[in-house]
Amino acid sequence: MMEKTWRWFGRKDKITLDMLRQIGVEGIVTALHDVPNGEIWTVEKITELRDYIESFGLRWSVVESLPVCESIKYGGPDRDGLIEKYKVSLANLGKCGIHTICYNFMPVLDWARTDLENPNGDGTSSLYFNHAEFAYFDCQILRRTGAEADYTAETLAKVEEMKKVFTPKDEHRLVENIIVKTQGFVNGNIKEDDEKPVEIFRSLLELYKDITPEKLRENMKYFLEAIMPVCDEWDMNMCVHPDDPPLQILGLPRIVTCDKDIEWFLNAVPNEHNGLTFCAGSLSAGAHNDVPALAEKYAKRTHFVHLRSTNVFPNGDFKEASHLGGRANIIELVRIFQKQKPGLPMRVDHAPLMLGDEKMGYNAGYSFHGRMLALGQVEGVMAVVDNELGIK
Ligand code: DNO
Repeated sequence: MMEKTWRWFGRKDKITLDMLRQIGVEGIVTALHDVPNGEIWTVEKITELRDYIESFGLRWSVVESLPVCESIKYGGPDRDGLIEKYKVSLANLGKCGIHTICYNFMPVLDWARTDLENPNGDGTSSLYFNHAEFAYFDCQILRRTGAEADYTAETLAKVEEMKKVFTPKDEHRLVENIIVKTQGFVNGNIKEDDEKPVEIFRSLLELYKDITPEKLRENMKYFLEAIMPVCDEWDMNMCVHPDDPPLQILGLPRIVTCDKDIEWFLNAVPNEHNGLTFCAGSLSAGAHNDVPALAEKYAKRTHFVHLRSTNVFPNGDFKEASHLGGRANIIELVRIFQKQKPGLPMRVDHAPLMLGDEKMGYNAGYSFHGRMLALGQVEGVMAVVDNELGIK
């Protein structure tokens, strides 16, 4: 089977390792969340967390994420120093026996949703991306220069309607959802207690005003080439997470969104340690992506898999789907990965809030009951696929 892993946010996570071993989790996906971005992950700190995980009979399978600082992305004056530190952290992880590293190269915003509790009609709720609300945030709250040019007349008409009814509370909710609640816990740029998130966000966008997609690609290549010798020495599998959603947003360059993008960064640094986190959910949120076709094409360079799915609507909205539904086609994906690269670590992702999850204050997308149900569903799929393939 693929390795059943679970994203765990460290000792502060309300979902404990004891709970996880009881539901069949094998590997843990986590990070040193208390180390500020850009600082070295020491052998002591890594060993301490690894040993704690192992004391539950589990293993630390994947790092998600070893964050790449903004300055490495936009090519700031301190980037070489930061890359050196990144290399030390990588070598330290390798020395401690942890070899798979998920990271992203998304400028400013790690992932974006407008609604964290969109009702499903059966008492559960899921994450939702409302394109018009996102446009409202961009044009009315952020007031980004030239933002209107990025939206259709139809979307802008919806923004006009919203302007008539939106209260400060609605605006606050959008800010919270788009740049606060979805960011802090993934070591993003904005933390829950930041007082002026919109202003911080504006100054971050400013850093990218001259960064074209070509420039960002150049910077990604520079970063990857610099770290490959350490990856070769310690057998470190770097796997970039696709942009979520895989679309151009807020005037930022986004370079991991589609087949051509993936092909570009894999070929730019043709080393098997330069690989992909196949996030089926993120890729599925772009109507341009045929997710099973991408899996077929890139399985060999995939080191880690996020299994989730979305439904995309004609107006550009999308919503997280059941792990057995939506446009990602998880059944087919498991078949492809098991045939081409058996035993890859996979985790379920972004499951609904259900059966009291909503009262627990979990990180957005990371419910307990919802993810447990999803893991059960995916485990069933994996068992059937292994049976089909004659894997014992
Ligand atoms: C959100 C996650 C992302 C992901 C990072 C990887 O739920 O998929 O935050 O962990 O982008 O660097």
